[in-house]
Amino acid sequence: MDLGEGLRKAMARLTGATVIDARTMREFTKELQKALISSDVELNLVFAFTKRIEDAALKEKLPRGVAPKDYVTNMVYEELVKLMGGNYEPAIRPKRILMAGMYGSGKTTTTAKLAKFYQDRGLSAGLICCDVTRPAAYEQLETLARQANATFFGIKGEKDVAKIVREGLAKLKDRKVIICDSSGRSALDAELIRELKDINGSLNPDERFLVVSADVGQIAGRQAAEFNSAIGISGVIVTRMDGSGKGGGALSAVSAASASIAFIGTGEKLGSLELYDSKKFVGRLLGIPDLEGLLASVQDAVKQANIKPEDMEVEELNFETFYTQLKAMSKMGPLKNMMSMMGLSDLPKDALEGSEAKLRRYGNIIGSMTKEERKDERLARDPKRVARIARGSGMSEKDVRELFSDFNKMKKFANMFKNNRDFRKQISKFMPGM
Ligand SMILES: Nc1nc2c(ncn2[C@@H]2O[C@H](COP(=O)(O)OP(=O)(O)OP(=O)(O)O)[C@@H](O)[C@H]2O)c(=O)[nH]1
Ligand SMILES: [Mg+2]
Repeated sequence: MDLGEGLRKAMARLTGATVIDARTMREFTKELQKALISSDVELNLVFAFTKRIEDAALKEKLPRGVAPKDYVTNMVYEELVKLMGGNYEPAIRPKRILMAGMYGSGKTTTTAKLAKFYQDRGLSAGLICCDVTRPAAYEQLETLARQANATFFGIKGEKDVAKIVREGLAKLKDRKVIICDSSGRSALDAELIRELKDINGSLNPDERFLVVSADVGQIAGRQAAEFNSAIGISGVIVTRMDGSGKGGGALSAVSAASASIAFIGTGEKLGSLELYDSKKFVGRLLGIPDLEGLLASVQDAVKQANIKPEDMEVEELNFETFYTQLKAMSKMGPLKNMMSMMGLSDLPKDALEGSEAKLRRYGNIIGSMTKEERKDERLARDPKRVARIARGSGMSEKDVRELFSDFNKMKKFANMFKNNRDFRKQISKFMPGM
């Protein structure tokens, strides 16, 4: 069973679940661990990975309108991205690249694809053939270089890779991007490792790419670890993503090499190279074609859930809570626009007009009310009390009456908010973080 299959099997445990409870999550987690472990993902990593998902799923409340399966998928996605990296964006500048990988993984083809990639972006490419093992490796890269419009260098019959690199670098010194192809083997032997180290030493590359075919399974992990300890892998290129392989081995490879995915090969042609796109790749791994759509809707729901409309409901509006709310609202610039967009221009938008100064005035006025007056509007409206409050706060009676008027607008608004779910939903969208 490859990793993708295992992940899908684990996800299937959540199909039809209506709640996320400890039991569901334990079953899911077990299945997820099985999948990861059988793909040679390192044990500590597996447990840390699944624990984060389990904890988060149990701690956080399932947002309204989201299926548990989708919610957990979102979490699995985020953890996978932490592991494999977010979208890859290579710097478009001169660099040297070393290609390494097992026999037949797609190194030579990808070398030419990368040449085309950088040439298309205005950087000339020079390719060095350091595959001194495979018959006709020289001719293969030479042909591909021509197709990619790149300059080729190789020394036929030469076995000393360090020498090839040295001479190649001298010959290709005006090329901006130098890419060095290397031999593949069916097993990593001492000779291949020595060869790679020799190339690495002479080339001093900026990138050391490990090329992994999407159809290799868990063995990719072990191989990646060995390549990594030999030369230090800086990024993984997954080839044959157009085929039947789902790229499960890639996860083992990136985790074993502690590197992110950089490119994806999607065909034999030189143009069939894509920058790694986490949503696309993980979607494929999980067998969800429209992962992007799913994530967007879950993340939307999560965002809305964090706003907690009930936080915005006013339990009991009195002058104290009114002041607190005004203070909160004055910090939200967009609120005004939102209000007028919703045709509520005469509601608290007015209450926010000249908000700084007004807020200070209102603070003073409310400060000179008695406790009872703050809780009871009718009491405070008593003309005698109004006069006293005004005197005590150093404001005019007109200011006090203005406060009452704004207070009533807020009250209307609060009621509307309470009684109208659609409105609440709409407003929640505009007020993230409230
Ligand atoms: N469908 C598909 N085929 C690919 C892709 N990348 C490479 N191939 C094919 O895989 C085969 C092997 O590719 P090579 O580039 O020669 O692989 P290599 O790693 O250089 O092989 P060795 O030098 O023998 O170790 C070729 O037939 C390629 O056309 C890909 O992304 N998709
Ligand atoms: Mg090759």
